[in-house]
Amino acid sequence: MAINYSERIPNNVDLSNDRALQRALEHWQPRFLDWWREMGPNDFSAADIYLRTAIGVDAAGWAHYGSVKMPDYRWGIFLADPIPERTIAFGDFHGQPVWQQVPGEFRSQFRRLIVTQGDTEPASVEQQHRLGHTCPSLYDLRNLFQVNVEEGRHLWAMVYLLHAYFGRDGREEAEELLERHSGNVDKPRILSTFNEPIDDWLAFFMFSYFTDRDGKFQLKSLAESSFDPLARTCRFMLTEEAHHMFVGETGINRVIRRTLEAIKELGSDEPAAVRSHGAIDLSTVQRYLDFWFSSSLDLFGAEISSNAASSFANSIKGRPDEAQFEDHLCTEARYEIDVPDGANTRKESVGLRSAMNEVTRNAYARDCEIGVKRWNTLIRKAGVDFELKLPSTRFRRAIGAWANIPTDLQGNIISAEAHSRVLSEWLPSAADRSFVASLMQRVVEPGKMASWIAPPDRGINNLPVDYEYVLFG
Ligand code: BYC
Ligand code: FE
Ligand code: FE
Repeated sequence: MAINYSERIPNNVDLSNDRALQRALEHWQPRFLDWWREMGPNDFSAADIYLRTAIGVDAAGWAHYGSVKMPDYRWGIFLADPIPERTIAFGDFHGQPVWQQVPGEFRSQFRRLIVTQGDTEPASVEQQHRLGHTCPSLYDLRNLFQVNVEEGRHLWAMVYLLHAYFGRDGREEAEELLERHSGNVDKPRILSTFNEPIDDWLAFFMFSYFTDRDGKFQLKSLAESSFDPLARTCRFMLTEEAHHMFVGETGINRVIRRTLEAIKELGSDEPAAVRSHGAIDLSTVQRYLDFWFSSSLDLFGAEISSNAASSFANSIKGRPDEAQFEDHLCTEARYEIDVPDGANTRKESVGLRSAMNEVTRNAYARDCEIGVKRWNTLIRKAGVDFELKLPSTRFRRAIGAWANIPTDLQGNIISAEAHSRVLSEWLPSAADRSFVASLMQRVVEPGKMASWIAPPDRGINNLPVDYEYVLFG
């Protein structure tokens, strides 16, 4: 169904034919806008930004580009088209027709997943809300705002489901999504990564590469859901997610390219020399990577999880790309998990359904490798002797079997004392952060880039890199 932009809330769910739902969402809308003005990129409300807006939900050319003031962005409710005769792809209900309503016995499980997903979206906008002041270019500023408005729309996606399918408690959850705030001591966001500050653009690019990629895998798992409106919402969200990961991957790529240029100009790869040249040394890039990758791994939940088993059993949440697997029931299959055992590691065999978080985490880690390989190719081609590496999935975990187990970057268990001594070498130190902060000088002349980042290969939507993507009001 085509997107209707003539209504107060743009949508392709025929909202005007459900007056009660429409009224409830129109009641939530001004609260969302208040939240956006308070917690979003509020100092840029008057700026005209070259943004992409969805005009259709099919893969081919769904976007319209044009100048928009962010508070006027047309946030709305867009579901991917239904797949005719779609059947349930996994779990105990495998092969049956998908559900258009939430079965009563699974209501609280669905609600919890939708609330957790919904909570991350505004959290990320809150985490990034000061970055606009230190943008390295107008191109990057525009990308930040594009990501922000789309995360705002992802919140709308989950709020629609809560309002449409969960009655009064759904509406209450929708209110609470605007009341918890990233990093707030009393009412924090639900998942830990979304309470971490993002104070500089290197952290932003790492977050977009590593944490938005968790979004990709979680959304793929939910896109398999037997609850069809959830599946269709997530399928459309995934099309927007691709750009967020692009921002992360190319952002880190450009940081590295600039560093390699600096090394060439200097004839030295000494971190101190690179820094005094206004670029970010590769060891600092590695420490930021260690931080954001390890934090994002926790977002998959515990290795052995009865929640995950029951979500799979009840056909609520599948595996990413469920169709690639042969066994969609997983009642007999086992999975081996490495667990700590004193100073050693031991294999524990668990039912595959209980290991679904780990299955998805492993797929995620493999996907993360792809960008790391590309960055290393750049470094190798420049003749620089440095290799970026993902730390072990056991490193610095706060959730699951490896939570609070001191390990080195390779995942070997080490003493707590050795761990606290060397951890600062593996994670960004206060000095690293303040150095990176010192580079964060606002650059807003069209086409110009900050000292620490190379220009992108191309602009947005075939426009030149020096296009004026943001016009300050
Ligand atoms: N921090 O049984 P377990 C995105 C809790 S990102 C704090 O393993 P389960 C985006 C857990 O809640 C994608 N707590 O849990 C990216 C549970 O608590 P209770 C977001 C955590 O249910 C960038 C307990 O630990 N989407 O979209 O199997 C920008 C036991 O855990 C954490 C989703 O997450 C943590 N990291 O798995 C913008 C999808 N991890 O019940 C957006 C929806 C676990 O004992 N959520 N806990 O009090 C889910 O599928 C699941 O809730 C989880 C957890 C995968 C998160
Ligand atoms: Fe999102
Ligand atoms: Fe995202």
